[in-house]
Amino acid sequence: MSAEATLLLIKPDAARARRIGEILRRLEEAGFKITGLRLRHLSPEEAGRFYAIHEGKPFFAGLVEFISSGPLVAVRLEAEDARRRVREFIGVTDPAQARAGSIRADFGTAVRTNAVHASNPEEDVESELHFFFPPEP
Ligand code: 3AN
Repeated sequence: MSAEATLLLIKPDAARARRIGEILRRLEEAGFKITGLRLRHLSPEEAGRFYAIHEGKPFFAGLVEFISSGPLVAVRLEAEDARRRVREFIGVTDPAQARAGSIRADFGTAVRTNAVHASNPEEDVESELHFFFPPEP
């Protein structure tokens, strides 16, 4: 299988807690290649567009408010089977249930403030990547 690309976000909670460097280090150590990196502070409108798939869910407004509450770091990662592997690497949504040693277990504090996002391979990974890393014209 050849290398594939996926998107990871270091969310505002982890950025505020100064975990950016540690999370990037762990990703590199695990064999992911960083091929794009951007620090962004999303507006609520942008955050709503990024998470449009969750519109209408009870946690949507809180999610948008949180994601736009401070700077986040968008990371483009490449590796073989990266989309599946990075989800495994970060752990499940709820940090309390996440595998010991995973990013969410170590740096997440609640279901909302769970330190990182990684594109869901079942959803539109390309459009999530393009949201932060638009293709060159
Ligand atoms: P994942 O990021 O593990 O794929 P999703 O796609 O179900 O999880 O949810 C997207 C984000 O929405 C989560 N990372 C989390 O921050 C937030 N979220 C999901 N479920 C809840 C919930 N019940 N309460 C608060 N926030 C939630």
